[in-house]
Amino acid sequence: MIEFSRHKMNRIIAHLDMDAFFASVEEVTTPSFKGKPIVVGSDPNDGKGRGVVSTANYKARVYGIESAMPISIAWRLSQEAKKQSKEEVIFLPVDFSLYGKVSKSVLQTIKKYSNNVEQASIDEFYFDLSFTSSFRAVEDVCQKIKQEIKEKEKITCSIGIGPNKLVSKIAAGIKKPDGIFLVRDLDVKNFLNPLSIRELPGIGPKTGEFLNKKGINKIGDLIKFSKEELKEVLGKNGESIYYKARGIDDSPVLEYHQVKSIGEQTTFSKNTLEPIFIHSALKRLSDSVFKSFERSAFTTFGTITITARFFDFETKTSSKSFKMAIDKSNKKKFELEILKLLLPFLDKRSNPKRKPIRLIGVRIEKLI
Ligand code: TTP
Ligand code: MG
Repeated sequence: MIEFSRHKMNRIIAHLDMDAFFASVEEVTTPSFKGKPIVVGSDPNDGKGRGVVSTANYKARVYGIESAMPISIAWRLSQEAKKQSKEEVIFLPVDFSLYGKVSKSVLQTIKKYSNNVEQASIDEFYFDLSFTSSFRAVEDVCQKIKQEIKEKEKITCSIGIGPNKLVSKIAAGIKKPDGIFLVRDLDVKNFLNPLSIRELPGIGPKTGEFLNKKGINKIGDLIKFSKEELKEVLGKNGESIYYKARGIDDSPVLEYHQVKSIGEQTTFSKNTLEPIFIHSALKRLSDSVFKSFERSAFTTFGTITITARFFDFETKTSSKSFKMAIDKSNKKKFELEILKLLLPFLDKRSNPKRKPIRLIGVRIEKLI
């Protein structure tokens, strides 16, 4: 059938994203949670908790709860629902090792169907299906993968298919949950143009708002500008956004770059600028990060980054890169560098208004 034929020269890339991942895994692991609204994240502590929501399942999303929302607001929304005799939300802590196991198992399933699979995050995978002969065959393979994951893990996922990683990732969000969405080469423009510019990776809240103020809301508005014009308004990001807006993306599916960094962060129960308290919290985080590094297959890292979020949510980071990468025998150096990165946040160098800190984080990058 002509309708399903395709140019073999073009790539076919799929993007698979698990639905409400952490919450779905919790639902399967504890049968009594099945069908209930679930939020995975920090301890809500009767509404006084200070962390954020990692994810909410679709039942809890109906209450307006979403990823990255303060857990205290999620708690309030749950209490409001309860008052209206709706089901109360079950709040659960994050259990990375549990989700990691499921993630690994999903990766194995996908690998049965494609010999080039890239894990992009704990619940996202790109895989190459360019070997297929027709769009019908592509959809068949994706249906099989979805079916096998459903049988094995008892949870659903959504798959987007397109001529490159960029388009497939955006497509995966279109029919969520439990959907498949295919964008053919010739349809890329019609697919992208009506979408919000925020759908493009690289356009975050700030750039989004900046462009909205200029009347640029849809991807279709963005493609009216030349490369030079975009570079002028967006700086060095402009060129990549010029291509993304046209659905152009040549980046390869790379099997091995799962972990780019190892990091942890903690929200304090009280905003503080108490040096001993902050340093000991940072010491605990750095011990834990270094332990993960020791257990990992990496031998060195080249960059350390510290994040501090102040009481008003202003967030600053400070990084140091090393010519001589740090290895597993170098914990003392790591600790010293962390201390050096921390100190400016405690005085006027990086904290001129002496704002109390609510969150601190440590991350190591350039892992080899
Ligand atoms: P997502 O795929 O963004 O979200 P999701 O799988 O929960 O829901 P969806 O059906 O919309 O895909 O993220 C995957 C997991 O990563 C998510 O289950 C929890 C975690 N996560 C956080 O911890 N913080 C966040 O801000 C986000 C967005 C996700
Ligand atoms: Mg997901």
